[in-house]
Amino acid sequence: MKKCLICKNNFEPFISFGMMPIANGFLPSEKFDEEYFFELQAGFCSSCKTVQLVNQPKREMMFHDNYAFFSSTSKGMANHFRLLAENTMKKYLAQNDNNFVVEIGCNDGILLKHFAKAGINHIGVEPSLNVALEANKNGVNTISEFFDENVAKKIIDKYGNADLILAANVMCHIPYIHSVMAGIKKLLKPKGVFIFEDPYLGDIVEKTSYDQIYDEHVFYFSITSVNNLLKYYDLEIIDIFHQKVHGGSMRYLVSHKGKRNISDSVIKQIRKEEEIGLNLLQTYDNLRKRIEKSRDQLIKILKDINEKGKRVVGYAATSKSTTVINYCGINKNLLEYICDTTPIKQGLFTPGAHIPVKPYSEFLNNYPDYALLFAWNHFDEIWTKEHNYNKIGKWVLYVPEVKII
Ligand code: DWN
Ligand code: SAH
Repeated sequence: MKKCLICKNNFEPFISFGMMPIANGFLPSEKFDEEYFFELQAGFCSSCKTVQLVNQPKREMMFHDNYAFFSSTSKGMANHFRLLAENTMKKYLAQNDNNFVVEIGCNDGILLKHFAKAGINHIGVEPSLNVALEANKNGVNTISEFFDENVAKKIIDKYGNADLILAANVMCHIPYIHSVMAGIKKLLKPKGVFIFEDPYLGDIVEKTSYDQIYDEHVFYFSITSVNNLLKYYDLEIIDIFHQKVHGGSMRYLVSHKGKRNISDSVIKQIRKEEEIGLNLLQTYDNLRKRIEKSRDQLIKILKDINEKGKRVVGYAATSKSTTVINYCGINKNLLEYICDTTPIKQGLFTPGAHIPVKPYSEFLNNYPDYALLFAWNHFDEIWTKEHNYNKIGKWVLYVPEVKII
């Protein structure tokens, strides 16, 4: 029995992935003995309909001055956030110099740099110092702290209230969500808009994308569960926009209650969530069965390739890959190495299974027979980039189903 982080009612896990390391905890061989593990389990709260982790490591173990994920490693995401900046500037900021924009979890400034370039007053709250410093290089002002109610108060005292609060792929990372929401409630101007997006539960269920489940992702939101959270703060969803990024995400536009019109699409999607069973425990029992099947199929394919004496390497050492590798039992015999474009991951080993992470050039200079695509969410970008490899090699995919193409 665990207490729901949103409504405090009891809930049970529907799946355990076993003992898991820190998803972005890439490490040198000297540190293998000290590696930290916790039991990765997800559960569904039948009261407020929120899917969430049961246990989560301390935040400082995940977000620190050597955080391995830099948002700008994907061109597709850079484009996605440029469009978001352009649209919101036009739609939600007044044509004067008094605007103030706050971003929670700005990482390397991939989104906020567009506001900075336009000369708009802004601040990014980013606890992982190394990525926050990268944001500074991109012209973005940052505070390197974990956003919560206290940080919100400090921002109000120093800069005033915000016209626009942004949060991409970060609300789902924060277990002390009530403190964060209390901060947002205070920080947002009466007519202000809070825009956030996160991987969407409907997509995770539909695509069996269980690799979205790892330490950093404590919540797997639906419109219904977000609505239940916002009710505590007299905030409401005024519009939603489904996004293709990160395997299917939902963008939520939120305002103080009664301040703006609510789009029909919100009501429609809430009904759709009921129809597809997102509010039923049975859905998650079924999801667990599909996850187990996916695991068995993936390991079988890798073993078959191995028996034929063919080479297979991993493509992109994503956070998500940590769940897949450790849950499926993928080891160095089955996967030669993983190539990745992020310099600070290269030369290290993957969390848990300790598979070497090598520079992208390793892949380019000696194509394998098969590449296991851990960054399946960037499929279009990678497929286009790898047109030469596509003529010779094959891809192993596991979302939405295990297959070779
Ligand atoms: O929620 C989160 C999302 C936004 O980003 C964070 N908790 C952590 C992170 O998740 P991820 O690591 O699964 O993100 P990506 O964007 O799926 O993967 C990024 C990794 O993939 C980087 O290490 C770079 C690598 N990559 C690559 O090697 N070649 C990415 C692309 C597009 C490539 O072509
Ligand atoms: N917004 C970026 C980064 C997402 S990764 C994008 O969409 O690509 C999640 C980020 O949230 C990390 O950079 C992490 O350091 C940050 N983070 C985690 N907890 C936070 C908190 N309480 N307040 C602000 N940022 C936080």
